[in-house]
Amino acid sequence: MELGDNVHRPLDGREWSDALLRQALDRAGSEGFGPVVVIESTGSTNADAINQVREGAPEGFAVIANEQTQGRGRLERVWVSPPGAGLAMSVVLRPTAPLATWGWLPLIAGMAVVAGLGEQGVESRLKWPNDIVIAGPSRDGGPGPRKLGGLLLERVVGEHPADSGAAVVGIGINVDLREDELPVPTATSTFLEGVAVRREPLAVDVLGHLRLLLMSWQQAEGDAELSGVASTYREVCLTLGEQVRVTRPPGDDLLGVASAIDSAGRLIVTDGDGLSTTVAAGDVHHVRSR
Ligand code: BT5
Repeated sequence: MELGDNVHRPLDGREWSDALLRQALDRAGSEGFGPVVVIESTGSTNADAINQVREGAPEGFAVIANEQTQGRGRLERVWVSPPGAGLAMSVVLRPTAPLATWGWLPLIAGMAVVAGLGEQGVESRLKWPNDIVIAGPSRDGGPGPRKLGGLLLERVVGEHPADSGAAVVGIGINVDLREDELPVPTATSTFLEGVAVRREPLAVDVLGHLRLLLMSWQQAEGDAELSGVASTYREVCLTLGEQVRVTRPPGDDLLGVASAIDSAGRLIVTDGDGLSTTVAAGDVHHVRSR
């Protein structure tokens, strides 16, 4: 669906305002990415953006949907995106930084979301590798933190061996989900956290921050320390310094302290004997709430 004009519709929080989105995008100007395509309902914006990569979509091309019927999480999991309640957005990235540093891409996207949410009055943090969270216990009294959003990075392999290809970063943020719409008791939404957020300016703010963060990181050729991205990440990451349990695909749990993030965006976990393990992927559980 192209951006139409529905200025005459009442501004129900669950209604997209095309006019508001257009105003927000205009205001963002060169600070934003684009072009941005807004659709009413789709299976998965990541699947749509991946198709667009194959059609030659440029860096910054974004797909936003009001509803996803087959939203994807990691490892074939499902991401719940009821109509009008969340921000589901996928952005095409064509990184020039070495492939070995691309593990930073979901972390950078998370930083952009934290900064964008901050501009809307929501104080969020990141749980490595791909959760946007609110610190504190879960709604059911579990250790928390509460999951407000998630990121899904999918690589689109290039046609030639020397071509690293592209990536699509999917961003899902729970905005207006009510208690009975939460898929799991560990989830939350900005509405349930008591902050009224409109999705249009949030999308623009996230895109603007993503563009700026990527620019610094690419200028430093993917060196997260040199670009300053790593130090900002450490400030917003709730996982570092925490006692964690990492569940990895084969089922061998790892217990220890999340001690650092390396140059490839991987988590270093140090156990009680001082032995460090590098984790590239896995589900991290914070053992205590913070
Ligand atoms: C993620 O996976 O957290 C990645 C989510 C990425 C979603 C975006 S939306 C735009 C783009 N298009 C897509 O199709 N996807 C991306 P993971 O860490 O695997 O978490 C998935 C798990 O979180 C599920 O198994 C549920 O337990 C839980 N979950 C599902 N929907 C949720 C929601 N709306 N809020 C909080 N938790 C949810």
